[in-house]
Amino acid sequence: MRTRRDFIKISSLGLGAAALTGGVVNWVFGASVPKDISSKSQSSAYGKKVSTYCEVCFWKCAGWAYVTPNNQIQKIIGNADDPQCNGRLCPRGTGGVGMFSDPDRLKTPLMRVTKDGVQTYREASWDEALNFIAAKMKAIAAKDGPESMALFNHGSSGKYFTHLLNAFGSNNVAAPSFAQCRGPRDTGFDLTFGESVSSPEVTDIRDTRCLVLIGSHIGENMHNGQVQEMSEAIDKGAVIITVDPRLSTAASKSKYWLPIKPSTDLALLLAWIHVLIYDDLYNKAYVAKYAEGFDELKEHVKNYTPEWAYGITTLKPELIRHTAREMANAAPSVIIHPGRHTTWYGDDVQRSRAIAILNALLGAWGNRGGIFFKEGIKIPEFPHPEYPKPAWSWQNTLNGRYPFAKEAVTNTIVEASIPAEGKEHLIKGWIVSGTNLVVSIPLKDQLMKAMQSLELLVVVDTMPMEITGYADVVLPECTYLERYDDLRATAHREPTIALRMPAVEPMYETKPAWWISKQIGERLGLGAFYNYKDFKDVLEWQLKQVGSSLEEMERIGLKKYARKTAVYIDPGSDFKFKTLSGKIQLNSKELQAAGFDSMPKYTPHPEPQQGFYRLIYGRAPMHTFSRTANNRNLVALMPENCVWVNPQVAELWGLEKDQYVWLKNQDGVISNFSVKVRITERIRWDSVYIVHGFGHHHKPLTYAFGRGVNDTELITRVATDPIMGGTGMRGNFVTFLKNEPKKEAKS
Ligand SMILES: Nc1nc2c(c(=O)[nH]1)N[C@H]1C(S)=C(S)[C@@H](COP(=O)(O)OP(=O)(O)OC[C@H]3O[C@@H](n4cnc5c(=O)[nH]c(N)nc54)[C@H](O)[C@@H]3O)O[C@H]1N2
Ligand SMILES: Nc1nc2c(c(=O)[nH]1)N[C@H]1C(S)=C(S)[C@@H](COP(=O)(O)OP(=O)(O)OC[C@H]3O[C@@H](n4cnc5c(=O)[nH]c(N)nc54)[C@H](O)[C@@H]3O)O[C@H]1N2
Ligand code: SF4
Ligand SMILES: [Mo]
Repeated sequence: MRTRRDFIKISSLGLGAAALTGGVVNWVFGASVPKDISSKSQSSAYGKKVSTYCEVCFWKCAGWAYVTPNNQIQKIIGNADDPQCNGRLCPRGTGGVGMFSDPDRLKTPLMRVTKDGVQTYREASWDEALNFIAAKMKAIAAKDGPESMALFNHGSSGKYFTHLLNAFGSNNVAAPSFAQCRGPRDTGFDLTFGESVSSPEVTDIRDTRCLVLIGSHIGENMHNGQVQEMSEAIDKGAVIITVDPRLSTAASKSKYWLPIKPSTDLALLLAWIHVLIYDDLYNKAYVAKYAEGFDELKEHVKNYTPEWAYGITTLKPELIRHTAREMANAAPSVIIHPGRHTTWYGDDVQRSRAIAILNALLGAWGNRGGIFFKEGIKIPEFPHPEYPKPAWSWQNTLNGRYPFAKEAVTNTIVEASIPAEGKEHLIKGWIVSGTNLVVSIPLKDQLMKAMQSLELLVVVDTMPMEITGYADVVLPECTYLERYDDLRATAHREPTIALRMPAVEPMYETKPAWWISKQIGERLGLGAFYNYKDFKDVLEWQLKQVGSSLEEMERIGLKKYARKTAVYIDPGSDFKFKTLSGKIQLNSKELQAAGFDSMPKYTPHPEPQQGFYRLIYGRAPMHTFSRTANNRNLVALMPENCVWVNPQVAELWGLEKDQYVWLKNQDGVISNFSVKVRITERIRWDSVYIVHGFGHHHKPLTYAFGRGVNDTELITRVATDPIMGGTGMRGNFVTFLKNEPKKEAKS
């Protein structure tokens, strides 16, 4: 059937073969960079070193790009002064130059046209593409109000388009990093302590004596500073306790691996709380001074004994008691890690609350080796007129649901874009920048319906990712190595700022997002919001306000500032938490007032039917989501994902090592491609595991196409957290198909 917006393969334009104008490192991952390069790092072979911070993930390590006299980027190394990386980039950051040198990059603006009845893209000039977008946005605003435009974003480019939308009169701005990622944790910690743990997390792993990881798979989750701190803590003798149905890298470095039955973590957490309270192991002075609701909590967990939890989690009661004692022995230098990607089973805020409560009982918040207080430099906003006040906003798309959503929920913005009789707050146009929504958010049918209904869909990306195939206009951003961007102003142990500047000129017709935003803004008559010629003017002005200059930052890359506030609670002070009462909420009055459980309760989740296994997913150290799947440096390290299968299960199914299978989920959805079997004791028999970000079906991604399977397509059942709208994605089950299923070939 002809749809309003056919999915178009950008390859049909034959753009894939354009020659490279920049350099490609012949890059083989060894220690961190090839020897012949690292050994002559400051030698005269290099024209210059240019300050940047990494965009391969959102840890944003500061680094130096080395550029040869003939403008080839030779390598990127970490900035030694940066506490986020200590001079060492992870494999992805080192391989980041592959993002710049990728021959499949988007090269010119593209516009959707119908030719002989078939939809296709044609190359367009920037002027034409930008004029088209501005005219459409004006038409939408004239008819339905500026609020009918929404933005989906992730990464550096998001800020410029948020500014554009805010100036235009909309604050419908959403990112998958909330409702598909850290939303539950932030909400759970906020409800308990009055604030969350930020990014980079304010966990004092370096100085901890006991680190408890609930699923959090540091090591595969390659957030740089955290990985380094964890290895430092291990060297200093810290006890690591990892709760994971899979022997993750972290679990393999742990004193205790608790191979929990997936989806039952809340039972374990409640049992730990029970042991700390009833075995008198909690930090009494801390709780008495800083927390409220203890008596209610004590009563609440009375029956949540380790024996009770055993039947649910499959973890032995002695092990639960023993690990609780380990935590108490280390307290307050102990961290029950809050995790990051926490949208698992739909009761994720409650699980995060239980984690927060454990930290509170142990006195971890505000103590060395626990959770510290961050401090950062506030970069003043470049002066602009006040934003207009939108007549309605993303909160209206919640329709009374998810009362504790502090950020926009991607899925309610998607839902608000599907026309329906009497719908009050309808969204008509999207800008999507730096997020491959097709792979990042679940509920594909809803997403497709929304995208088919839009009057305007603009995608800003560097690569021909799946999402670009649905756009009316595709705008090619240059990569992080070819542009100035906002200053990185991290709040952490030490306040720092870092500069990203272009190592080389943008290749092809690509442009930075700040420029794209400004161009659209000016065409919309919003020039007053862009009162500068070049982004350098903004940076120069901002740096002056914080006692630096562009000249200085280009030279040093990263600047540290002295702290003005305490890192930990001063025991003599009258410290107040940022909750309404100033006290830690063991029993949340806010949740109670909103009709939710004020303390976490265990509720069972759906189990797989016969012959099906729980689909769990995670990260690999050499890839970031779907964004690196085509990066040749990283594809060389890990070309595809594989499915981890327990040997018992493999035997039952007669699966051989490295055999390719298709996965079929509980709703009959079959993976687009097949995936290699990895038979390993490192996973429980009731689950299978794959790394997210593979199984690309867009042919222009010549390296990524058809490699492995995509977890997102198998996630058709979502358990939405009623408290903040997070989409729990781990309630899906798959079985194996050993022969290629007959189905229509997809593009
Ligand atoms: N099934 C499943 N879904 C998940 C997850 C999962 O593990 N499994 N993880 C969740 C989590 S934790 C998160 S945070 C989200 C992440 O979700 P996303 O941020 O959407 O992640 P990516 O899939 O990497 O998409 C990034 C997009 O940005 C583009 N890009 C890269 N660099 C630039 C740039 O400089 N400028 C512009 N304009 N674009 C750029 C890439 O080409 C790619 O299209 O996904 C969530 N969704
Ligand atoms: N290399 C790399 N590093 C990354 C990223 C990346 O793309 N690549 N992305 C970054 C981002 S945005 C995020 S949010 C983080 C995500 O990383 P984390 O927050 O560390 O991890 P999760 O995705 O929540 O959890 C994955 C782990 O949970 C386990 N697991 C699955 N089900 C259960 C369960 O029911 N109970 C328990 N206890 N464990 C379970 C899996 O086996 C796996 O080891 O990683 C960050 N770091
Ligand atoms: S952790 Fe790795 S990918 Fe992420 S910003 Fe740092 S170097 Fe880049
Ligand atoms: Mo994330």
